[in-house]
Amino acid sequence: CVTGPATVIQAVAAGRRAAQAMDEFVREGAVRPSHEDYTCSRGTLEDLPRDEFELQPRARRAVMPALPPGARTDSFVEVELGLTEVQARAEAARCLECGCSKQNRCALRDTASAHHVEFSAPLHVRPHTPIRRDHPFIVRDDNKCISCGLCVAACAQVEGVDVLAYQFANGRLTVGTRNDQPLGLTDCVSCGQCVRACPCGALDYVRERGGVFSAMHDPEKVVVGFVAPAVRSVIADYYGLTPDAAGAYTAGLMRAVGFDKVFDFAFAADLTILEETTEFLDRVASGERLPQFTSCCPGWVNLVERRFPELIPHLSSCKSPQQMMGATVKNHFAQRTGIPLEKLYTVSIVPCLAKKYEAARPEFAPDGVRDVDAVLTTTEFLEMIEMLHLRPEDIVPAEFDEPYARVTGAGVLFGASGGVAEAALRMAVEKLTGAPPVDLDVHEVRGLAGVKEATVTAGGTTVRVAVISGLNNVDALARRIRDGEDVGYDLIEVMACPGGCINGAGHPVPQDREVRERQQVLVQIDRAAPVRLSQENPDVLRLYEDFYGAPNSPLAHDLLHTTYAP
Ligand code: HC1
Ligand code: SF4
Repeated sequence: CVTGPATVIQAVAAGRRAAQAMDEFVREGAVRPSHEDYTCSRGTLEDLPRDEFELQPRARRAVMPALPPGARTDSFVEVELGLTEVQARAEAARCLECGCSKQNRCALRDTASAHHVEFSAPLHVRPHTPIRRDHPFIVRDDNKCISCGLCVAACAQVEGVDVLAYQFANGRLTVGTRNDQPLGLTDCVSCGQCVRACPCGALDYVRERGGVFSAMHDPEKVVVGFVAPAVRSVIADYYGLTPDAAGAYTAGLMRAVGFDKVFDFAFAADLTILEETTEFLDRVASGERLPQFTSCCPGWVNLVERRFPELIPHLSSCKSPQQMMGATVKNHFAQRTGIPLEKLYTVSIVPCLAKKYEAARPEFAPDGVRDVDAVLTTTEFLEMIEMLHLRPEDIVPAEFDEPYARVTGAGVLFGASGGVAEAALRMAVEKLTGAPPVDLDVHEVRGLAGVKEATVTAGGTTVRVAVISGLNNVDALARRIRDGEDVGYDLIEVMACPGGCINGAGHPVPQDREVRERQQVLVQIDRAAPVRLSQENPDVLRLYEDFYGAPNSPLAHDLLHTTYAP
């Protein structure tokens, strides 16, 4: 079965079941119908003392510098920004009183309002069950679960991982893991699509904003932020920008939030292409370990390790761009600037929840020093902007910093399904023929289809490429390769999220149309880019000259490649 973004939309449409669940709640007496808009048991926002609420923005700014250095928390308002309890309560009253991340974008609240329903005591009617923190960063709160099944559908039908299932416990239907193991011990690949599908915050993820704010307010720390290729497509949509303005505006936002240095890790995507295409052409020459799978999507790497360990030799040994960027900053940048490692704090801004998992892997923390100290989703980054009350007129578009300021169109394309393959083909053709392709666009691998393919012949060599997004679409192919069948491909790009990172679970939830627009933003940035070939990125070439030597050199292998654990 081939799934794509349409399946996600269909799954979301199945949220009508949430409305049915709401009707059941009404019958149970858990909620009572009202002809007014939804209110929580603490009353409406209007019931709160006005001056307490009005104080909040100023209070936020005032308390930030008082945060103790090194303070970390994943809780929302109180500890993170040092708000008083009264202010925190005022904040919580804006939503379902859950204090969850959905806040004013809560589908459950919208459904409740549409049905003229008012919770009388939403969190106290049913026996309280403890919040489950049995995964490194996914948190499950059954008390909020409305048994809509969207998470189960996302895990089974979009990702094919299928570790979630309905359970009947304590007299009510809820969601658990299929074998009742802790989520972190199942085959969960940490893609986060279940969290994205959840309409009411019963599934949520650990925020790392608190640690980032703390580092920013520690005068000893140099906080370096780097942003993933796909994020600019959401920023463009969110702020109504043209594609050509999205990069500079993103850099301006990062500076306004408080990063000391801002980099674009489309730069590291270019670096990945030099490493990965060199590795690929070596395999083509030797005929070994083909087809080569891309390894930049951590959800896909997790799936290989858990379900298809026999395919590990087929994975590229390249770290993902996120980890290449972190390793380059913690080694080359630290050396060049003389900043001691204990003072250098690196933060990535990404569309993806699995990137949190990836950054925390012990193999990416040599001598206990993480290459990437904290990972913010696009949503978390937007939340930080909101918390700081940064208005569009406060933002001054900016350049990304040296020495990694320049990125290519090929690197930006990474953010949509097919982008890694397209960038790699642009370099492979040049290496095989001595000249880059006349037409750089590889239209066959673009778009949101779950499975795409292209064949390119250059210098007497034919390269057959498959591009797959949505892990459910890779299952059959992976089984065939595992069983020794020649599937006819040399290079296979796999991205866990349907359509690629533009549709990652760490972005605000898009409509189908928005996913297409995000893809077009990246295509237009590539089309207008002064440099469209990763192998021509002048800053990447200088980095090799000054530091790494050459693609796949011993130092590059040490810092930019990895191994996988079956
Ligand atoms: Fe992606 Fe990648 S493209 S995996 O989708 O290779 O998350 O944007 O950051 O690392 O560059 C995500 C995006 C991202 C990596 C790059
Ligand atoms: Fe399934 Fe992905 Fe959720 Fe894990 S994170 S339970 S793999 S949907």
